[in-house]
Amino acid sequence: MRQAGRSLPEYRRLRAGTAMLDSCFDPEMVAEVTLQPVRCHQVDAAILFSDIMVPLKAAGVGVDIVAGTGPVIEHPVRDLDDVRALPDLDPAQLSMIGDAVRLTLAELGERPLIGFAGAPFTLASYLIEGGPSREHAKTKAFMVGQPDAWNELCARLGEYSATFLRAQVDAGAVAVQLFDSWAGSLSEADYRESVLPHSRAVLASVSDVPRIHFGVGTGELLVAMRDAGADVVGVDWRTPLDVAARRVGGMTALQGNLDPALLSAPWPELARRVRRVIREGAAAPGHIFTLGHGVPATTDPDVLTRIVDLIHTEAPDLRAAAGWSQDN
Ligand code: 1CP
Repeated sequence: MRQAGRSLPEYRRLRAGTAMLDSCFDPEMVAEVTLQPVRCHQVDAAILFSDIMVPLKAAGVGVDIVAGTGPVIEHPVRDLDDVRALPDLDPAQLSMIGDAVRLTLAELGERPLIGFAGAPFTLASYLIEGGPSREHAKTKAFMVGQPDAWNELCARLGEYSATFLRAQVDAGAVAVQLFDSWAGSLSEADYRESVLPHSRAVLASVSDVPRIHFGVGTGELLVAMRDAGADVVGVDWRTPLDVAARRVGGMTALQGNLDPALLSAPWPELARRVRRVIREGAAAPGHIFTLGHGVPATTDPDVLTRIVDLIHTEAPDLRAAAGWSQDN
């Protein structure tokens, strides 16, 4: 989740005057931003500060992250020629990622660092649409109308993401998250036919670490996303975790899923929902508590600290009361 610093004044101070993608290529800044929420909220793991577009930028693709908009592509991909013009990514072009991970681990100690990358469908949606999109209409038209170009594009993007993940894992990230943020716009049949094989290849490339697989609005795709090779399935706030646990057959760990919009609710209401997520998560054999999507930039950071504290003090009892035990 994009939790890092966005709601922290110290993040905004550090980032002032530096473009988003430039900050991702500065190992010292990456380490500092990665560590800020760990120091401030005492979360149990850190997620590397970077972006799903970083490997594309490193390869030389014309991409910028525009404040208030998101990723914008200089030459959107329209056909097979455009796909074939995408440059190779040499792992050496990502050397700053290894440096950033090592700097981060020096302060993080035993606390786990989670790496991440974008899944081929979500990356392809930015390349084809040229920027953020709601309907992903051009992406779907490309997927269905030019299947050979689509498969070549997703294979290429999968290589970028696999190289990005490998750089993070080789430097010391102990788990990874594959973000297929926009896959929820697809039917399960189209997902299985045109997307799953490409995500499977990326997940298989890091089978030496636990793999979390997440998308927004993917309640109907949870089983398919598990089948792509995930050890942990990320769930947004729409599907209760006990329902998600039943859907994936009760044998897969889950991640989720507090509604980020509720972070501005009165504390007693928010706390009630945090407890509910913990109880529902007890239906799965493992549960990583997080939000159902990214932290809104306007969030009061003290609320995040309070939630982490509530989880640390109450989760063991709430999980035990909901029927979970260490022996399960
Ligand atoms: O906690 C962290 O800081 C982790 C770092 C992180 C992650 C995991 C960032 C920094 N981006 C991401 C992943 C990411 N980037 C995803 C997948 C997760 C998700 O679904 O949110 C996606 C879709 C992007 C693309 C992207 N980058 C967007 C979304 C645009 C859209 O289509 O709606 C945006 C707004 C960005 C910019 C960005 N990346 C990260 C941050 C902190 C920001 C905000 C810009 C800034 O702080 O200047």
